[in-house]
Amino acid sequence: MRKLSIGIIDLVTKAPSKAMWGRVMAANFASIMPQVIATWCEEKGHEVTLVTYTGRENLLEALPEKVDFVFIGSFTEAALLSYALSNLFRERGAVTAIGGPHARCYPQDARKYFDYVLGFTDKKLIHEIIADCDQHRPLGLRLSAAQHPVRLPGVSERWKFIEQTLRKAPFIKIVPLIGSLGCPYTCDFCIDSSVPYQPLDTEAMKEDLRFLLSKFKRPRVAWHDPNFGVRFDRCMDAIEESVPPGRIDFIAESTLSLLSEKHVKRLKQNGFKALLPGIESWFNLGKKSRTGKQTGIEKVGTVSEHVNMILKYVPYVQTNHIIGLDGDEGPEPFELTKRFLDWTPGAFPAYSLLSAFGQAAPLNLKFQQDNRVLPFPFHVLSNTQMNVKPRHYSWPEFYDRLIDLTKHSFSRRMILRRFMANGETIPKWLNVVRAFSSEGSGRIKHFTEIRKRLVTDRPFRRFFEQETTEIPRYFVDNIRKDLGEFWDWLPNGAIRHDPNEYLLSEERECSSCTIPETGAA
Ligand code: B12
Ligand code: SF4
Repeated sequence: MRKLSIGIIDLVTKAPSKAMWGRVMAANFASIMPQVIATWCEEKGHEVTLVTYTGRENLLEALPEKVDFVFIGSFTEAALLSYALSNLFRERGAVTAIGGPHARCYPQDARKYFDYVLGFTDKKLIHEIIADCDQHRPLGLRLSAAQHPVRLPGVSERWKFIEQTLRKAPFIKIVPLIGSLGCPYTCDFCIDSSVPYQPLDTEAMKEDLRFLLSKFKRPRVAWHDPNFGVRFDRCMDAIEESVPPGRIDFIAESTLSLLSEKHVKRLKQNGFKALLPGIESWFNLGKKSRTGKQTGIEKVGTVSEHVNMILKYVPYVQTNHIIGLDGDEGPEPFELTKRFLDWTPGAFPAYSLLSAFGQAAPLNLKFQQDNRVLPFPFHVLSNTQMNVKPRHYSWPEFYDRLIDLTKHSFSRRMILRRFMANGETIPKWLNVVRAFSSEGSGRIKHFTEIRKRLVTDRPFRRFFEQETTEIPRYFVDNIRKDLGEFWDWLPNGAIRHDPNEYLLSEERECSSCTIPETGAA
């Protein structure tokens, strides 16, 4: 096989940026898969350059001038940047492939701009496509392995790529690890609701942890498992067998149902410093939060007690809430969240507005059938832009309640209470910084601007009301400003997408029953 020059770009951010938060933290949000793919490509003797794009790098200088194949890992919010980059590198003669959340959620759209669009990705698939390394245009090949890989290269194999990424994190350095893929739960809004739970080998986990101890005095590890600790004892045993107590600080996303007091005590003993449980809703998903059939204020009480218990052992707790689910109606869901914060001042609330990311979740099909998904440009689709028309709120009412809740959450009083409730220095100050940054003050400003435009900007409101699909000037101007030099590389029409593509592709598949998920679609 010809030796290829392969570039791999991990888009940790969606546009060039000089922001201080990004400078300090962005590299810590790097994904594991780009490092994995880099390792698999090197195994085949290719020359690999991996760039974790934090918004500051000059991508043209960072990759070799003559690059044969470019992989881009992208979230949907970075999709437009990825499309521009693909265009740019194709122009220079490269073949391009996209993988990661955007490719899994919007494969039909991504095919227009990439030669390969990858879903589940394993070593065999990567080796096949770099052997093929051919242009597939105008529509790229949509390929997927049958399932997630059963084994990933360990930290020692990925070390070269981890190390170069961590060099970009000046103070706090966090190494991403993963102990399982998929999830046994079935929350219908989630990308993993239909992906079978698949634990990875604990021997490999132990090796990774031991390796890190040989590299850092006190490593910090973020578990990227969608739901950490499903096989709780197995994970804890592995940590206890490889890490002397307190030598590694861990961060993990886990469900409340796994966080009993007994488990939390063990997590504390094993160095878990931050937990991010999902609460999601006061009216649904009781199984996930161990609140059974409880709803409303009753659930708030139970969850608050539970989170306060966790805070006795673990200094940093971020509670994840979804705003705008169909079960929510009137002022109650918002008021209940405020009550929860009052009763649980030590927790940092992270709000995600309900976003139906293409074909991520079964629930999205229902939203598309009901024609409730709006074609917001990908660039604004993260957790701060709801792209589903709320079932029980008008847009102005929704934003009024959202602004009120956000103001309450990041009011000086609440920031002070949170500060006083946290025992340790880093969590105390991290909460203050987050409250004054884009997550707190930044969001209040953004939501207030949207609310204002809903009454002052007629074309903007018509878009929200689905009277037009014309992207409002406000978004176009902001995206152009954000993308800077990359705007000129954005392919024609890339700013628009069909929000019902998932439904259409399901219907097509049903009528012909011949379009395979694996192979050329
Ligand atoms: C861990 C995690 C994080 C971590 C780590 C992020 C990271 N850079 O990887 C943190 C907390 C930092 C994070 C932040 C955010 N996240 Co997040 N996160 C997750 C989570 C829980 C697990 C993802 C994971 O690592 N899985 C394990 C890997 C191995 O599996 P996988 O992602 O499915 O990858 C497979 C394929 O996609 C492919 N693949 C993956 N990457 C690549 C790359 C290439 C080049 C190729 C070829 C293939 C490939 O191979 C894998 C094996 O089959 C998912 C939810 C979930 N349940 O999956 C959300 C999720 C990915 N996050 C999401 C979002 C929206 C965000 C934020 C934008 C939220 C925000 N505004 O803060 C930020 C963006 C951060 C950024 N740009 O880096 C969405 C993405 C939706 C979308 N289409 O964009 C998800 C799906 C949750 C959701 N809302 O449904 N997240
Ligand atoms: S528990 Fe978390 S990862 Fe699992 S399906 Fe529900 S939201 Fe997704």
